[in-house]
Amino acid sequence: MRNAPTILHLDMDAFFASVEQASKPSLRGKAVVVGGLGPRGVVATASYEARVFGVHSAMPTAQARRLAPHAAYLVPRFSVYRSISERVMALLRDLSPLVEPLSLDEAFVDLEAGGAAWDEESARLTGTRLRARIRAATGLTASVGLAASKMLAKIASEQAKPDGLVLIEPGTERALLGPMPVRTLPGVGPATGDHLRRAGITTVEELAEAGEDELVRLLGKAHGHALYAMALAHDERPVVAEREAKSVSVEDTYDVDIHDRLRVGLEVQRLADRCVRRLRGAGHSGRTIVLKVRRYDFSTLTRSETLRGPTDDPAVVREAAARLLDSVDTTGGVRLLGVGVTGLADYTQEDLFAQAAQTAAPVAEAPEGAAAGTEAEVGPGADAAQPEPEQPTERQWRPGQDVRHTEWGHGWVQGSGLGRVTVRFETPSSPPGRVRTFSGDDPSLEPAEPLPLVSSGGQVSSEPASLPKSWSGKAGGGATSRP
Ligand code: DCP
Ligand code: MG
Repeated sequence: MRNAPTILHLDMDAFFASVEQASKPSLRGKAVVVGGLGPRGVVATASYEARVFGVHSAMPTAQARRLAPHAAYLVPRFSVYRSISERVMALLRDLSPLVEPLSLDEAFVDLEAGGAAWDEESARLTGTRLRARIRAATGLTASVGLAASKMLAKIASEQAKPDGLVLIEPGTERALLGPMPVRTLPGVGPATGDHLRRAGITTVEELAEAGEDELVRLLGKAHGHALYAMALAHDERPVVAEREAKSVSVEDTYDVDIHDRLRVGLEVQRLADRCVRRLRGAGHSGRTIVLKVRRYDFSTLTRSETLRGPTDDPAVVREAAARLLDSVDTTGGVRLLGVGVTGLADYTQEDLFAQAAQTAAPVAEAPEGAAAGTEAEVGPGADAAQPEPEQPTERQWRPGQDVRHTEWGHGWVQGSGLGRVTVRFETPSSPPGRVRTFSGDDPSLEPAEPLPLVSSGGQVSSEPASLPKSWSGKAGGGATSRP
């Protein structure tokens, strides 16, 4: 392990919600929840003001509404998040060729590789400047962790949240990790956490004390060994810029075509489990689940779904594969089935996905690359109860959506129902705007493209969306939208 804190972990604060607050001045300082808004919708994220009420990612939106009834509930606008993400990642690449994105709002950077930092002082300075640059370029706040390893850098950025920077001095890692819960370590999800708790191990210190043999006995060779190293703060994982397009997949060809849909489903589940065993065996997790089906006539289809972050949870892979199978017609019979995972990482977010799986709706990012489907199908905004209108004339107004009125200009849908739509007219650079109500089919109102958060000169258009750490918490009196 290097002896300078030159691995940087960056994570944007309440990313989707902060973007919405920056776009919609009336929501700044208010409780904002972004996610699926139908009966089965799941929270993608909540502003820090909404978190005070216990709202968090992957929680069913219905539950969030009970906890924070006055919050603004908005659908995600992925295209905006993606373009901001690209700007942030570009700023990271200015620092080093070794940038490893983990999701839209999160990445590791090896500062030493780029010559941007070599010791504590230069690392801290680089981190501070980076935060300022991100703020200037996007109007948003980001938290930065600096440490001598990926694991500690990520723990540091978590501690820095929101809107802060934490540097872990080399040599202090073990003392810092010791009292932390085992769940702090990467790869320890609820299942492993429970397992360890039953063995009387709840803190990282207790993990280290248990010893490698005991952990291998409890968790198996690969996991036990890896966890013991993490408990000692040993983490040699390098920052990897572009992952080789690696994948893990398994497939079976059948002597006799399978016709029974139930049997096809069971085979897919079995393949998913086998695939995950291989994935875990290789010490990986992956973001994109791929299903391959060769039909009786040799026509071969692949379908894929990209999750928001990497997983190695068999239940998540099984569910994704089953969803993909739903979209394939197998009536003539099937001669080959395969399940694969691509977009490999050595890092998981299994907790998120375990929770998401329990609440039925997938927490998945919009598909990338070869992924099938559209945002509406897989994003947190997916909502079985709000199908696209059958008739193009029946326009649907979704809370948070951008609109333009011929007379009042740019605004966003605050709510709709009973043939009416309420719109708040404001832009990222305007003061909080007024609300007006229209008939849902008013011809002067049209869906519009999102506006940029920062004017092209790179000037922040107004106050930052995020809050000071000391924010005490009261209900946002802003927009409330119900389905
Ligand atoms: N996200 C999602 N579904 C989840 C978790 C997150 O769609 N189950 C989306 C919304 C988040 C973004 O990914 O804004 C980034 O995730 P983070 O875990 O970094 O959460 P936030 O950035 O929202 O908050 P924090 O300040 O804790 O990083
Ligand atoms: Mg974040």
